[in-house]
Amino acid sequence: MRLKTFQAPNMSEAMKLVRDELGEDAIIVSTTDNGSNGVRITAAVETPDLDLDFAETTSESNAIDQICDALERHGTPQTVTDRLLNTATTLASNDTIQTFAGALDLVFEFATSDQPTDRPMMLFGPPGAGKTSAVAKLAARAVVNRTQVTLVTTDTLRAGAVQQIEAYGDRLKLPVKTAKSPAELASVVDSVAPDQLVLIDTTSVNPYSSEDLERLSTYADAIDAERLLTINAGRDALEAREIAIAFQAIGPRRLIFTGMDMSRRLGSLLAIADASQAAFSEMCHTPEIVDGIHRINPVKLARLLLEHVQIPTTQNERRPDLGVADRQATSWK
Ligand SMILES: Nc1nc2c(ncn2[C@@H]2O[C@H](COP(=O)(O)OP(=O)(O)OP(=O)(O)O)[C@@H](O)[C@H]2O)c(=O)[nH]1
Ligand SMILES: [Mg+2]
Repeated sequence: MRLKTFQAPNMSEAMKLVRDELGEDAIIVSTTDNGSNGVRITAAVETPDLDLDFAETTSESNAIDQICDALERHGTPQTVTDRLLNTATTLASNDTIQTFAGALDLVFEFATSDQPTDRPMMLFGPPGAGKTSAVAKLAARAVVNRTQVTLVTTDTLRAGAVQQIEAYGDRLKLPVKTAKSPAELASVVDSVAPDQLVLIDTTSVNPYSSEDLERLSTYADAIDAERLLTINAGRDALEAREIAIAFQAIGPRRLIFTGMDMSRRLGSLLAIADASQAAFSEMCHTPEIVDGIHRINPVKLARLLLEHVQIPTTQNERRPDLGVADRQATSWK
């Protein structure tokens, strides 16, 4: 059997999509009425080359329903949900995590190599996104792995920014260099021994300010760096998408998500990955520097998205421990 999920504003339009794509012999496996978000139908059709019985198809459909519920709960943009569900239905598994992880892996890119030491890593993003802390967290991880690190900051504008990274440098016993211009950045990077990992912190950027973006571009273009968009989780998914589109001007290759411990809705992560075309790379779940950053992989992301997080609709429904137990139970590693 071949399984496919269809989304439409109403039942008759959804049925038309089923008939158009799968033909008159299609069997409806499940239907979900999502109110103002329309109707979702999962349908199956016999295919000679796929030997699945109806019971298997139904449990596959349960997996698809769970994935769909999770994506809705996280406020995932509809286009991203559709792509993930349609990919998930092609994987034909009744293991929800496996199906979800497989779909995430096919739809998005995930950074696979360890952090490269052959080129500097430049972290950038909106104000307060956790860039400087993420630089320190990457440095702490590299130190544990016995990699030599030099910290560089181009954030010579914000009061206290240089002192902040110097404090991290002192704690980790790492040299900190400042670069007040793109030319200075190029010469600082050139002066570091080739076997050292260079981690570069930058001034925050208002993604809707062309002046800010151009300024960051001049720094990014001065060196051959791995560009990492660093952004806090928990934003509205549509706003996050706009931010990712604005940051495309800088050409991010990888994504670091911070504040995972403070966020219940993770649709923005998917929206950003979709809009930026950059690879999921790291996530941070604590302000702590040591052991504060971990690689994202498809299975970990699927587990996070599937975690049962009840979202209160009124103050009265709020439980004192709401969400906390879920998040504490999460394995970030
Ligand atoms: N709970 C939590 N706090 C975090 C996380 N990452 C960063 N923070 C905190 O968020 C605040 C801002 O972090 P910074 O690293 O200074 O952010 P930034 O992007 O460098 O800020 P600007 O340079 O001012 O734009 C600090 O208080 C951090 O300790 C995280 O993953 N979880
Ligand atoms: Mg900073």
